[in-house]
Amino acid sequence: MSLYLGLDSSTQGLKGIIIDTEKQKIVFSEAVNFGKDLPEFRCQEGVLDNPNPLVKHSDPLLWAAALDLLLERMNQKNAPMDKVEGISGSGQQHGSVYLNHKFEGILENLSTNLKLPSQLAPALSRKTSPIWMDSSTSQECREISDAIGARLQDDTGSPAIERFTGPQIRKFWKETPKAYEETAVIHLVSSFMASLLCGKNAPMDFGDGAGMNLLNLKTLKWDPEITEATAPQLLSKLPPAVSPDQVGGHLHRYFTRYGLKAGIPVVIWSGDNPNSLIGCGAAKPGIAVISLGTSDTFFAAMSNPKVDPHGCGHVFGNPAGGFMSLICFKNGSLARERIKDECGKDWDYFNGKACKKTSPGNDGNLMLPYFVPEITPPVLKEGLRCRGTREFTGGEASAAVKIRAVMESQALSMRLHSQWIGDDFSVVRVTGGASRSEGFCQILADVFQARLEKIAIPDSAALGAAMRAANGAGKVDWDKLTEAYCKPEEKIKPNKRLKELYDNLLEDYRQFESEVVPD
Ligand code: XUL
Repeated sequence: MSLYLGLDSSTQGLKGIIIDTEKQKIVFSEAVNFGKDLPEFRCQEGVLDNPNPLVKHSDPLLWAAALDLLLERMNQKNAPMDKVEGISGSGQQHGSVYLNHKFEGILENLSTNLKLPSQLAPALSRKTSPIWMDSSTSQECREISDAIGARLQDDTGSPAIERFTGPQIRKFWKETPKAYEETAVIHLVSSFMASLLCGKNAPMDFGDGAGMNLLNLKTLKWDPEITEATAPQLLSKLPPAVSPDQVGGHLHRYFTRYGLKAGIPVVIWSGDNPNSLIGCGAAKPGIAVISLGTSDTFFAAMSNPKVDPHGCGHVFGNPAGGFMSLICFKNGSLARERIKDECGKDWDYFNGKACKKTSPGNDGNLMLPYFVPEITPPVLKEGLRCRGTREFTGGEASAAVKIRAVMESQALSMRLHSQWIGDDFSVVRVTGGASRSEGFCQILADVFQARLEKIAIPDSAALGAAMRAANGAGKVDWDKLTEAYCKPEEKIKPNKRLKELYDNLLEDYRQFESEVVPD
């Protein structure tokens, strides 16, 4: 039997999937929800309360507790833990964990009599972890940009971005220099989780490392000038950046308490979007993916790094080789849910009836639904802006019109902000919770004028991680894995007659957005 475990430590929970590469099946899956299952960490929706809406931190011990809980549940439910031959994982991107010199010793000597959080607590040099939702580092972004200039975007794939780890590290150093000095190693969520499994500091995937504003995509190494301009001696606090197909270590004996075999290979973890690229079967250029999760993301494999002239898009590494483009929209599901609630409707209405009661183009009614500070386009002051008919802008529009407006505007924003990639995607794969929305999927197909394909597994990041474990530890071929796990189960054709309507609406949307968010 060839069983591989993929874990996905996302913003709101931890998921696990075991695949059997001989039977070509998913044999087990389980999930832990941070808010529901571990309320003692006070991270409802994965985030600690903070009076400043720009600050978004989480508790790294919560992620460790979730690992204990998930593996315990899997074992109790008789998942074939003892047959697992390799593990890999996926972590929410950009989030960082700050550890002191005790970390490595604690990991090496993890005791099976205690759970992970109490053993790890003394190793934290910073109690909380800034995550990708944080937008509090505009000042640090300016400072890093001033020090490095245009080379920052050309070489790291992104201009200085608030949620990226480099500006976050700089803020930590400026605010608490002593705690920074006591920090021996700074991990991403991905390499932190991999370190727990390995019982030692695990290296970092350079593809996920590209989300830090610190890695030079031309050398695939930390850039010494940029790291030093970010914070003193930062280079010495970063784990090595390596290729994601490498085995980063072997499973620590601690995890035998959950039925796993000590010593099985742990393949380097990567970010959730790179893992999703694999799990959606889009590792080769030509297919774009729209992932509709807490944030919405648009991404695609690219052979050579190419940067977004508007500075909203990013370049990360593709775990199957080469690079990937990525654009992140923070007000994804969150905005859809807010509009649904404001309209007093349920998801059935939102996903189905609302579109049937309205028509494509929606009389030109458009919406910029920034309920939290937005990433693409960058908007620090939240707020809902509407444009269109008097009833709509005056807030008296029917629920169906508002619902179509949020979905059409989000789809147009994705089309507008993905134009820099330059590829004409005729196939778009859609994943994540909202991919179940019939109405939204048809709107996406029509706005992009592309065939939309849904893949069977909504947990594409966990699946991608399991596939990466099979490839890295078991040498199972990518094509074989993609063929077995990523077949689209449903195809939605675009309505070709709507091409002109959406081409025109895109221009209206571009105009509206540029009035609200000047360049
Ligand atoms: C990508 C990004 C988000 C996180 C959330 O740049 O910030 O998609 O990875 O999971």
